[in-house]
Amino acid sequence: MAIQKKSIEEKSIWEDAHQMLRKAERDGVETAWDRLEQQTPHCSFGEGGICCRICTMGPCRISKKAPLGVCGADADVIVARNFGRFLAGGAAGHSDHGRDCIEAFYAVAHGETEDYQIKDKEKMLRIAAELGVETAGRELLEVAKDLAYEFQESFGTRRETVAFIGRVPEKQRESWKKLGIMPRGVDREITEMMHRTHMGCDNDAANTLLHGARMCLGDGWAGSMIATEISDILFGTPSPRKAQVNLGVLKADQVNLLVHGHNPIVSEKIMEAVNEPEMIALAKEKGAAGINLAGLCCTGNELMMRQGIPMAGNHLMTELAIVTGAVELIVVDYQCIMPSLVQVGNCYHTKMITTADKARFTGAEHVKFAMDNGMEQARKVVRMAIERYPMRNPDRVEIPENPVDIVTGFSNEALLEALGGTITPLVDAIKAGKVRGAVGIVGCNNPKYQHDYCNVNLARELIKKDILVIVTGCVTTAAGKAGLLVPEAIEQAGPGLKEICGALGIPPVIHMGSCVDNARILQLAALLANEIGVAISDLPLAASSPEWYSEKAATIGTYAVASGIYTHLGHPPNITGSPIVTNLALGGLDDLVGACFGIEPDPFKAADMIDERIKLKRKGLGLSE
Ligand code: XCC
Ligand code: SF4
Repeated sequence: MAIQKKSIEEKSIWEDAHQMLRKAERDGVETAWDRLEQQTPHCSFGEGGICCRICTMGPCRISKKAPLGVCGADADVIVARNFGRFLAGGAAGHSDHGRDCIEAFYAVAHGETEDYQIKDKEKMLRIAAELGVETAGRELLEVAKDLAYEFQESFGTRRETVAFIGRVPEKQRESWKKLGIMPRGVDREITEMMHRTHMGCDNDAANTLLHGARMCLGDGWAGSMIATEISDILFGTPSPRKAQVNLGVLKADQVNLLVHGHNPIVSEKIMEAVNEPEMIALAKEKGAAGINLAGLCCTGNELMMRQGIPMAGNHLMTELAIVTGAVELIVVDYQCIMPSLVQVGNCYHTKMITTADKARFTGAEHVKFAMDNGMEQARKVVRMAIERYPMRNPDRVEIPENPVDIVTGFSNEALLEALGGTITPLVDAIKAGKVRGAVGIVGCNNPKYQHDYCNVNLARELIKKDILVIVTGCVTTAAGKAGLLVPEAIEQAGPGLKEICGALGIPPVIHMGSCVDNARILQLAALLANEIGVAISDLPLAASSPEWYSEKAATIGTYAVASGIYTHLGHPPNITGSPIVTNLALGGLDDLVGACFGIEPDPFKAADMIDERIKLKRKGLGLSE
């Protein structure tokens, strides 16, 4: 395959990206798009998933000439094992983030920190009651201690099921039991996947894949869901608020500090420190008009949902944000942080700070955040950012203009409130065909696509078809930049959706949070199913990750499918070397869990595919079009 050099316009649909890509070229800065060119064409064994490096009798790669590895494993087994481990990486990422949230909550409950508090007491008590913790007449912190214990138990080996399984509709749960895919413990299923995929264990591709489903369900209904619920308890349950997106949120006359990663435990403290009068005074002393805090990727989503801080950009904008030359400091926790940010920062005056021992970057400075020093460390980081402001070279600064307005903050609690307190009006709208269905568009950017082309066009096409769209993760910024996250966007929606969203005063594309917050979408699906009295797989719902790249996205897709939600992906994971795994993913799972994956790179065709599915499900429920 000839290596095609893409023009700047072909790399992204956004003007702020074009402007910075041009500047990167002038400044001699390499980006992910350049490195993709260097890596293309990709190894076809890797792409098909038929390269095995699981033991040192290999590595083995499967071809016509050599259809079996040294041990006798065939393409199906090798693909299933590789994909199982891929999913394990994603489940581990979300769920270990969940564990960090539990540890923060535990520290609060046990009085081990003064830096974090229980902000949403009502939600904490509600969740405690839901999980069977006694609340009546008890001190708040006593309840919190028991609740922390409950959460911890979801990760271990002593329980038969994980934390929020009670939310899953009965019918769905029964099918999981029958299939043997009821998740028992978050860590247990991940460890078992590593065990099963050791040489000489699970050598039945379908069996490995079913365990993958179980492991991902543990992530969705526990690891991720716990992360979301605790984040709400500690930092507040999101409610609708205004914010802005794109690189135009950076300020020429202020200290620009970016938070990047996933866990609000770090970024919430940074935000508090930024707002302290001493810090603002110090910034002024250094010649800045103030301190501007903006987000990237999911930690940006977390802070935007709860605090309304602006979002500078999604995954592929992270390097380009630094190319503005106006970023003093970028502070990260973990996940989706390109190691290249250190090098890009070195081309300017941008300092990179890491905060988690499990995610250190050579060349970055480490300021370790712990439960008992969050505030102190946050102040240290903010001071470092301010100190760098005088080092900014104004001649190398170029900030794109015109940030776009959005409305964010749609937790399920907020959505229910907008609906008047119950889910019934949404169910009625679905039954009446005004809202024909709902689709969660989630996930990432990937330089193999024109940046955000699929994310934006799929959302636009679906709302035209009267399908409510929910976004999380990096799709949020795409939808926001396209002007879809404001109530006025109903003008782009079909007549039914326009009527309903117009009456409720909500946008036709609603922002539900970060990647772990896909658990909110699961919960919403369960609420709908329980209200109608059917399984999730009976509902006119779908999920999509058009431009996905990460292990986590594959895990999300898998728990969506296993939960009964048909899931579209722009491109397949590296499984195409196995007919068994591919056929199961693209169809076979439908008979088992009531949903499967669909692959389509073109967002317009994908919208039709999803629409077909929604028609089918509406028909199944006896609903007219
Ligand atoms: Fe990462 Fe969550 Fe993907 Fe964005 S969307 S590139 S996983 S930051 Ni989850
Ligand atoms: Fe080769 Fe089997 Fe070892 Fe994989 S596990 S590297 S297929 S011998």
